[in-house]
Amino acid sequence: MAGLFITFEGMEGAGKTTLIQKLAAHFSASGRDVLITREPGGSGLGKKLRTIILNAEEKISSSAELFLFLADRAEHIEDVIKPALEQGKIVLCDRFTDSTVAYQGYGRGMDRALLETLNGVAAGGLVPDLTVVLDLEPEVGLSRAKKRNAEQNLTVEEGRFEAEALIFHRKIRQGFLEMAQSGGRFFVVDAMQDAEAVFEQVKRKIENMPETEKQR
Ligand code: T5A
Repeated sequence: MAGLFITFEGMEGAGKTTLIQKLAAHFSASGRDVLITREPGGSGLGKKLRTIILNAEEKISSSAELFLFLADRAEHIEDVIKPALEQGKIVLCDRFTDSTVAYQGYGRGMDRALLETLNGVAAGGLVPDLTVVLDLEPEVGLSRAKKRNAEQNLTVEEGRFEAEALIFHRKIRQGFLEMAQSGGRFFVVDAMQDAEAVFEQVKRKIENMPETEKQR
């Protein structure tokens, strides 16, 4: 069976993890082989890189941060995503190349054309079949994430980007929406809706994707 590569993008606390879990349960129940993965941290090397990247106490330059994300991606593609797609799995990936353009490009102000080029190298030219952008007010996402972190006693390692000023998060949101205007693989969903409504909308979108897009 052909693999399907779906990425999930959006602000902190937009509900990506929640949505991915619901989709995985649904498609597994209907007999598809599903892999849940994420960036940063989807491979063995990536897990180590994740603790370095997200550690808010470790000050790193924007360029160093970028190359850590790209190293994470290159390993993730080779070690996890490509093999899963070759096995015909549905790969549900929490963040991918568009996060680099949104956070390092729109957020940190790095050159976006350069980021696209570097993304192409790190991803080995692999482009998602579908990219779901969960859109919501940054204030709402940040307060959801903060509440979740408190409930789950998450450590400061989770905090580098959540600690950024609101203006940073507004730029990120604008970045995702501008990228999505190109249409194509992008599907923007109002993430202010309840989690069930978001799930139903995305599930329908995936089920209605043309068979040709499901072939790899
Ligand atoms: N980054 C990443 C870059 O800068 N460049 C890159 O190239 C890449 C790949 C990763 C950080 O790295 C940056 C971006 C990020 O800042 P992370 O720890 O992986 O950080 O965290 P995020 O991807 O930001 O995801 P979060 O875990 O913060 O949020 P989610 O997964 O979007 O949200 P989720 O599902 O955990 O939900 C948050 C809370 O809200 C509730 C949930 O129950 C949970 O408590 N919730 C809802 N509540 C109301 N209505 C809904 N519809 C809800 N959906 C979920």
